[in-house]
Amino acid sequence: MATAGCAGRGGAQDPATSQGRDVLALWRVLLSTGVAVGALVAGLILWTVVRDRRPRGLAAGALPAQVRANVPLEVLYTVIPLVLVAVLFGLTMRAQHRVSRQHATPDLAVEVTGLQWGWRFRYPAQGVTVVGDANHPPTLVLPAGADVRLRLVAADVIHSFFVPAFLVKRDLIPGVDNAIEVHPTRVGRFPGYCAEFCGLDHWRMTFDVEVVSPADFQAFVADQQPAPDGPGPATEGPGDAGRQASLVR
Ligand SMILES: [Cu+2]
Repeated sequence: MATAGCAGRGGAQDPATSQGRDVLALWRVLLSTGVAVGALVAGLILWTVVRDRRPRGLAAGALPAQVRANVPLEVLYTVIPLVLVAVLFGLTMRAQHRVSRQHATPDLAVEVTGLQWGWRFRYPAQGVTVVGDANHPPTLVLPAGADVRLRLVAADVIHSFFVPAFLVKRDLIPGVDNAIEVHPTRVGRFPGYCAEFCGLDHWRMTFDVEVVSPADFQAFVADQQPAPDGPGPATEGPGDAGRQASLVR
């Protein structure tokens, strides 16, 4: 707990998106409330044990005054937890609303497909597809400061899109239209994982997210366009997977 307190984030990663900041803010409230309540309860127990180990003014073996009820005290310890839980519930609802909010027109849309055992990132408006497998993990390139909608599609079984630095994860479920929005706030490279056991090579189902400046994102898109007399745009396949992944390294 002391280590967590020093880091100031209670073990959470430094968030790389505005949604991650909302999650971290909620996590800080929950953790500090839990620590405060735990310390109060443990303190009261210790205090009672020490102070009342022998009731003052009583001969050994004699019973102290027997109290049946203390109504004000009981009301107090019923009301305080109720208020605490209500406040935490409200804060959780607010954070959940902000994290799952989707803009009518996001700045960028990417279709994220999970498959045994790799990922495909398709940018429909840009005509770009990045594919990777367990041997060539792909990189999802995102511009900083944009509202990015990630449509989550499962090609076979249930997977889960998890980037620890985003502090948010969501499942890809066959037949279910799932999506999250992320608003990257800082440039950097962040590891991503499949967080739902999906088969023997589940542990190798990794990818990277590279958040770049808007100008660098334009350069990335331009890089992915076919040369006038060159081969066509990237398509799926093991050969293309490696090439596509290496293009964005
Ligand atoms: Cu998986």
